Amino acid sequence: MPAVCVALTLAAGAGATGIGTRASAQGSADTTITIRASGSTLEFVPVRVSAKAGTRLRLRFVNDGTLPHNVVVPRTEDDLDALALAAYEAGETGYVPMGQKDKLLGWTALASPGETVETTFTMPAAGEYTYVCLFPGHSNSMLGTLRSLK
Ligand SMILES: [Cu+2]
Repeated sequence: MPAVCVALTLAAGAGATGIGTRASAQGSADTTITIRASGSTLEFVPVRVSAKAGTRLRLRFVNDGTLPHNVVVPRTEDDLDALALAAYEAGETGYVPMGQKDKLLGWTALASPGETVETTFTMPAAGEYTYVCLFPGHSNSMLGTLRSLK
């Protein structure tokens, strides 16, 4: 059953809104930004990125670390705690709570050590957004700021 759920998730992620795909998949984007994790640290590097509002951003995550991670971009930071809680029950979908995907700008598949994953989405209205790893226990420290520029 888990394998079926993952397949459905990837298929659903190929739609126009939030794309959660392996790096081999193509999605049109104006900008690609690469973030990484390394060692066993619960940190994204860099911790601040920016792109212009209204443009298509491909957010690529290279997992150079020793732990699995994902990258999830909530539409609003207000939902972060609820999403992090729901992620504990979302192992079958790479710790992305698909029941709340309407609250997400984008999300990646779960990246095992050595893997690269990405998500492509349209940058929202100018302001500051958060990208977070929702692997259980990571969301308190594994955060970054996505700035949407006018
Ligand atoms: Cu993580």
